[in-house]
Amino acid sequence: MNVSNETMEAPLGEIDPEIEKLIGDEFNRQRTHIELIASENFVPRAIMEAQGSILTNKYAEGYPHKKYYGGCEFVEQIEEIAIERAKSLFGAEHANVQPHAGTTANQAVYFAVMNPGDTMLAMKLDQGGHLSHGHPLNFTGKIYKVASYGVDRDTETIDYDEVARIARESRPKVIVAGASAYPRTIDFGRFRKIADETGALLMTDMAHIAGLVAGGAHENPTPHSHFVTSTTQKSLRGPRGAFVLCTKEYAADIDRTVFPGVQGGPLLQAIAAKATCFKLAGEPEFGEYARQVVKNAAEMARALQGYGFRLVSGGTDNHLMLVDLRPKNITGKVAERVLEEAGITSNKNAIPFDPEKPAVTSGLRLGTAAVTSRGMKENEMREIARAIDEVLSKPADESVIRAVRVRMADLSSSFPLYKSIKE
Ligand code: DSN
Repeated sequence: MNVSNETMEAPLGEIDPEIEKLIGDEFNRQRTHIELIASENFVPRAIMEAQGSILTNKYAEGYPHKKYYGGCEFVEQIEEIAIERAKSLFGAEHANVQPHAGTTANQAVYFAVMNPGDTMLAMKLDQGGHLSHGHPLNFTGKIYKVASYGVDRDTETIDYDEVARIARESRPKVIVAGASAYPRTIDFGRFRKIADETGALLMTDMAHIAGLVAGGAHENPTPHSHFVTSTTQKSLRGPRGAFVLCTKEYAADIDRTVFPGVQGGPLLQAIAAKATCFKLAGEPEFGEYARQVVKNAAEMARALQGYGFRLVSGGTDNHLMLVDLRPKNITGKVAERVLEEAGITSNKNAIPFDPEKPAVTSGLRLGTAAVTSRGMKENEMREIARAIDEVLSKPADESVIRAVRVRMADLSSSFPLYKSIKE
């Protein structure tokens, strides 16, 4: 089928107004809501430009200078720049920037060093871990034996002696450090010691905290880990995508398991956007951003505690907090819904030892990476915490929800998002 010139040149609104309208609606939602989903962020316009570029037209299976397609001279340079920037940003010996997603990055590491039936040790999903850390319905839970560690019932923090005991007992090939819902710093040195003592390799999944690491607001796991995996879209404020860092020793294994192991052609538009993301994350301004993310989380945590909310582990050291809603007699499911109606976006989340089902939960996960990208600081965190308290104290009161929604839209409009982009 020939594609006419008109089709090739026409804007989205002419070709597909239905989709264009929905993108506009979503843009409006992002502009007017307070975004507290801990894994989300707003990327700089430059990153969207790279990701929405003509690079989407190119195939480049293989690695720079060993590509299986012609015409790769420019995209190879882009990939090399992304690799070098990732290595220098995190102090890694090797980087693979091709993984499409965090789960794929993790898969590449597992496939590089484990055989089916081998044992891995990772954090329980319902206590902070991620699906790709051994959930029974994930490929990890189907292919590997999974041993897991959680948090201590009293402190709600990782009990490293307990991790060491489980590692001695289960003898895993890989120990996974890193979490999706853990509000405290992680002691990577301690994890490495446990791995060395039990003959395991350490993989750190730093997806949530990668931006804090890049900005110097969290210890860097790279010197302690055999492998580090991460997405780029969370606190690192880059495109949707992922990467793997490792020591030289494992470089060829990782490159082989990413391609052709678990992926075909890389997404060059995403790789270009990752390169720009790594460049920005290496600048001093990004360090200020990362420190403000942490300060904002601490302030929001303090304010919520002042309103009688209980925070898992008593607070936060990073960009996120887990709110135990039981003292307010409301479930995570209801809290997420009413806050959304009031213009605050968050997600329900299991708290450790949660009596509620995963689809209901007793907790709410809140993060400050996105609001900090909009320029909000401690004052705004206090204002948002007050709004959360008002809504969750009277979740059935439509007038409270309406009033908070107006306030949150006003607050959002004081911190405009993408002023240069028209709807
Ligand atoms: N689903 C992501 C999160 O929200 O934490 C992790 O991949």
